[in-house]
Amino acid sequence: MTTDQTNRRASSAVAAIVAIIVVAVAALMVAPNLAVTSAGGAEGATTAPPSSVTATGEITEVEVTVQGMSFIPGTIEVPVGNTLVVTLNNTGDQRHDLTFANGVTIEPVAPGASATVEVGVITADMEGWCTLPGHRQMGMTLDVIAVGAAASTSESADSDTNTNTGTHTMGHSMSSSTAPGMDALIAEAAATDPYPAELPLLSDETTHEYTFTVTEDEQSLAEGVVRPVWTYNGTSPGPTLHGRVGDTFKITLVNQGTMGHSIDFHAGIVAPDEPMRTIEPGESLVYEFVAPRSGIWMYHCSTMPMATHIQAGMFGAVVIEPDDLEEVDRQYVLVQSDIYLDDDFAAGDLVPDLTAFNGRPFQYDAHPLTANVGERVRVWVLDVGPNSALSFHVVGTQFDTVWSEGAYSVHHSTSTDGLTKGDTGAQVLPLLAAQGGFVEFVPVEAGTYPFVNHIMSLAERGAHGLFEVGE
Ligand SMILES: [Cu+2]
Repeated sequence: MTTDQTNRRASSAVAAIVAIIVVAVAALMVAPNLAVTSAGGAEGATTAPPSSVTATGEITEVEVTVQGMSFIPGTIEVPVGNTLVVTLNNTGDQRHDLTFANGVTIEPVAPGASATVEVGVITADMEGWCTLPGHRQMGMTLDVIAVGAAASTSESADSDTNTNTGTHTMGHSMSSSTAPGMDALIAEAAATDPYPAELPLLSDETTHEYTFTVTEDEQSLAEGVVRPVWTYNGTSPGPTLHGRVGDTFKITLVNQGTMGHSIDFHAGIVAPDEPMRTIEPGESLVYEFVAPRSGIWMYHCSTMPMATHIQAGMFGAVVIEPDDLEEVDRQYVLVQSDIYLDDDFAAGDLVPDLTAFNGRPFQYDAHPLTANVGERVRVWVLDVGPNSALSFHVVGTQFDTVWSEGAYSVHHSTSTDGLTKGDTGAQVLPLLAAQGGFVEFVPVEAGTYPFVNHIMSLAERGAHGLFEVGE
């Protein structure tokens, strides 16, 4: 055990004792029907028993632990009228909190730490859950059963009225999944600097060292529509890395967020246990790998639930060039991702509210990418999902070269003008979540060439942009 961990455990223990004292003092002040409320100020935080229920004055104490993304036990039986006191002992590998339907909350508890709260006099069945984004949908719920309660009282703590948007800790209240329209999205994109789509130049270095700092921020998608975004180095996608086969990458991951985060580089092959572990706020780790194979490889946060962390912005690309890659005139990188404005995806909704290339819907409609007639354009494309597929197409062109997941399916002839008789071609680069590749085309006329996800409903939700081709 490191000194760090020792200190953390010690301070956690202090925190737990403080929490117990707070409960005890509060009980003296407000007894018998107190409820300890969270700093979030939940509504309806008291549990005054209905007249049909008499407080027994008895206390039921229960210890709840964490296993994976579940609370153990999942059901707590309390004789009706008893006061429930719950200790959350976080035996999991990341932070969790515990909120009850009456508003009583245990604030986030670090792994290895515990905290105690007085839930109040139990008069009816009631649900509890973790409010960290996506955790409730992953199954972090528990049921308090009021043993001996009259059936008519068991509706008073109906959990359905306590919808969890999954944004509790971010302080947001986005409750509607009504997505803004295309015009509103383009207007916001026009007022925002675009994510640079140009592939960063290859350096001579064979060892690439970076610090990736995780922060939690907000992204304004359209007037009045703001969502939480969690990022590596402040942008989503995070930095695009570029190297050759055999290069070493050494990334120091620093978590400056409020919850556990991690990183998983598909570009390397490592035992996941240590480098991909979730680190707590304030902690860091070093993730080193050698890139054994060429490709455009996804990286992403792999903290549960991954759908939540990826769609919140924690992804990026590592481009490892094949050794014999031909020089071209322009190279761009486009990363498609899904955006959900509610937490439905964590419950299995595969259709996003919005989609984006490089983190913002329609941003390259507002800020078109450029090329000139006769230039060979290579577009590296990665689909990070977390759910949607990508059928990448550039309107008005044919791809004379397509390389996907390690192999060419179409490769242009030695004549590079794109018009050699007898050449084969392709209309899309199809990619499932976490697949990547590149396409090449040579525009023959000046004009405006849209690039789209040819799964058209997804293009119309934001996976759309423009190439402005000059003479
Ligand atoms: Cu994360």
